[in-house]
Amino acid sequence: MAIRQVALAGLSREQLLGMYEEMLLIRRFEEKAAEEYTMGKIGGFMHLYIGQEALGVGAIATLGKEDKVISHYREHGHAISKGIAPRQVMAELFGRIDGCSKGKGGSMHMHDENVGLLGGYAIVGAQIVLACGLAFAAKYQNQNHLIMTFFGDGAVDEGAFHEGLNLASLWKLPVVYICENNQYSMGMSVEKAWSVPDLKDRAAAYAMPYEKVDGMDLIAVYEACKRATERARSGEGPTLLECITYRFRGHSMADPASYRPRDEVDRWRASQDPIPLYLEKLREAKAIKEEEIKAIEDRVDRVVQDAVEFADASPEPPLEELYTDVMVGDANAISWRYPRQ
Ligand SMILES: Cc1ncc(C[n+]2csc(CCOP(=O)(O)OP(=O)(O)O)c2C)c(N)n1
Repeated sequence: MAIRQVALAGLSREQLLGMYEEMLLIRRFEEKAAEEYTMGKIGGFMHLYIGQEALGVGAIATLGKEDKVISHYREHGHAISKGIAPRQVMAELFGRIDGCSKGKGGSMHMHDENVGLLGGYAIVGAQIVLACGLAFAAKYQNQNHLIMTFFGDGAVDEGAFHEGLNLASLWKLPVVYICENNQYSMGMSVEKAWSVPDLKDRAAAYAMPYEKVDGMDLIAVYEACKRATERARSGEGPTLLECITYRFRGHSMADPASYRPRDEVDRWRASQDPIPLYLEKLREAKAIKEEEIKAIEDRVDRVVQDAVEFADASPEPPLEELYTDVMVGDANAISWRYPRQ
């Protein structure tokens, strides 16, 4: 097959293939994490991003290193896309000291300010107002970065959403708001939860530009995010993007997802999986060779295997770590309740 130097969305072939590799890496990484969870290597809650990969990858590809991402608890994909090494993400899931949050955050609290991933947040919608504060600081201090924040359809009904959008719009803050509308918040469908079925009406209430995007289409996500980041960079303020997507697994590892009709899940998996859809696009554009696909798969498998081996070999955090990175006025004040051993 003759390979064309196509430029989908103005991206080079190298960038296009890089995004394919990143989506596949996130998919395989999480499939492996699910296995390790089932074997008891990972504790606590774990929410998988499987099905939503085009979103994190397409959106974060529009950011520079200096830009910040702040996310929800379904953030393994965002962490990898923003540049945290898969080894460190896996070690964090394993609760080990070499994890990006020293093993103390786990699945829901990935963090590395060196790459600009300012956390996953378990409180639904909390990151929306934090993004607003970060964007205010960026503007006030004349820093040249923007903030991108991800949240689910469930977060739209939180007070934080309204407070955040109001201030960001009023002060024209450099934020990109990305609603990952996977159509369910835990077991609650958007139809049952949203009194206003169209999210654009809520954006209009805060005079905010809005776009609805096919969240399973990597290129569509990339292009919409490009427009939104350009607006933010040029001082025109925030944008709300609603990306329609679907999570292929339950809400968390503990959820059998019996509230969703089987045929609905099957339909999305069979016809809307963002990874084969994107690969098809690359093939149609003659942008990828068959041997490149195989090489990417092999590379991804090696990275995931390495991540597990690295996490397995990393020690658990020592007991003293319980007292570091914790916001307490006086560590001694709590030590009577939790005596050091
Ligand atoms: C303020 C708050 N209320 C309730 C919860 C419990 N809770 C955890 S996840 C979740 C559903 C959120 O759904 P959505 O925002 O659509 O994200 P998704 O899980 O679908 O990606 C709820 C209600 C919480 N963590 N925080």
